[in-house]
Amino acid sequence: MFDKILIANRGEIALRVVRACREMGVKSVAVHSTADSDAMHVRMADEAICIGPPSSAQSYLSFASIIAACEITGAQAVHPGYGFLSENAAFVQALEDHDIKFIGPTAADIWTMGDKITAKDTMKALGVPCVPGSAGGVPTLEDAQRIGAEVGYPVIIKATAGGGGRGMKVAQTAADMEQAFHSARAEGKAAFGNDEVYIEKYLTTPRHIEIQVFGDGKGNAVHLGERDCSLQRRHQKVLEEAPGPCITPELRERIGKVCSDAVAKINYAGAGTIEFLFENDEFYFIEMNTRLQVEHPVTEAIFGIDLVREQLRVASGMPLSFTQDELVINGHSIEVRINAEKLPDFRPCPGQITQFHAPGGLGVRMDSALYDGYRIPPYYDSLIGKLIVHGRDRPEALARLERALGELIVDGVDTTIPLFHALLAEEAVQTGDYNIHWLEHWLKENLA
Ligand code: MV4
Repeated sequence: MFDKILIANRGEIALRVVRACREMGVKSVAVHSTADSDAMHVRMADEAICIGPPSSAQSYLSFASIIAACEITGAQAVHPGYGFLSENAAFVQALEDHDIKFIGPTAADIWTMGDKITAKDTMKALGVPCVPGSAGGVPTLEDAQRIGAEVGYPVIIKATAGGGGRGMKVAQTAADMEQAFHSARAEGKAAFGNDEVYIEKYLTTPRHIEIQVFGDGKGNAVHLGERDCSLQRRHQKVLEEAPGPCITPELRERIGKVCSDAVAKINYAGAGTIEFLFENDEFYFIEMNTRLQVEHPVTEAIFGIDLVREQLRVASGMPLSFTQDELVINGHSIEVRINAEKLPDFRPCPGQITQFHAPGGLGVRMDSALYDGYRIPPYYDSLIGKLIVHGRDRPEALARLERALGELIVDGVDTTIPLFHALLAEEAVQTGDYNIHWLEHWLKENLA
């Protein structure tokens, strides 16, 4: 195991990694921008080092600053958290060039999954079910029109460098294709410097189901079931739960085995998430995320395992601490994302926290880097905490979530807490009967 690692992130996830390190006897180094000198992750880590000015580009995204911080502190490995450099293949390569271990998959695997056409080709070849569509890239409008006719409208045109909803256009009919094709290409070019696109059948009312996988980098892998993340606004998840309300044990075992077999075959190392659209009891692969995700705690809750601990074990060459057979689901877990945002338009709301009180009690976990008097800087993501509850079943988890939200106090800034009280009163949330469009429709009717 490592003696000391550096955490190339901030906020609740940096704190989350510090906690795992402390329990494992691994020393932790926090890095921070000048805007984050008073941040909780800086206080909680064993050491802290300033890596630059507030702008992420010059601090949390700076290869040179982070590598220098490793050299100065003697950190042997880097945990990237999520966001920032967590899926940057060039960063992983740069660390390797400096003999620093990246706590995550190889640069090659990150690159493969970062290019969505390559990711889909790879997954398809590994036996993972994909959305019907083009075989690889679609270079011309004529190709797009031919594929549209073959696949049948509606179709969706996606930038290969996209993901998370950027560079996507729906063509409802053949008449929409020209406009949709050119605008998807233009968006891909503008946002990512890559205008290559591919085409898929557009699924109209799917759920977003993602499978958590874990590989040891030596050909062994497990799956840890699914999370349902269908409640999203503008491609930002709002509430996540595990297990999925409409996933049976048979469906879980079938898709889970497909996923663990796939990542085992590529000697995948560390945590990964394979994203699917789920419609009419069928799974359709869309993307793979090669990082630990924001919503990983719901999986931790139902399996009773520490995913960050496993990341450190695998990165240091140790085996996973459990086998597939030992992974048994216990109960139900729900996470809500607490953002410093003002409703109804979700405008970021940085500022000083005048009072913070985290809820507690049985089955309640609050992952947050807030404290009384903390000033939320305006430079970064508006996520300020995650409230995760665990119950013996879904109704118990829902009741516990309502109870815990009632105890949570975040004063001084506007937050998304009132949204969750309102959502929990909804029949569709109580029954789990929602799809990827439900929340946007609800917001239009209830918040506008
Ligand atoms: C789709 C789709 C329907 N059909 N692909 C959005 C983000 C990116 N990860 C993939 N996305 C979608 N891909 C096909 N073939 C609908 C979406 C989509 C979506 C997916 C998951 C969660 C929320 C979403 C909201 C709008 C659209």
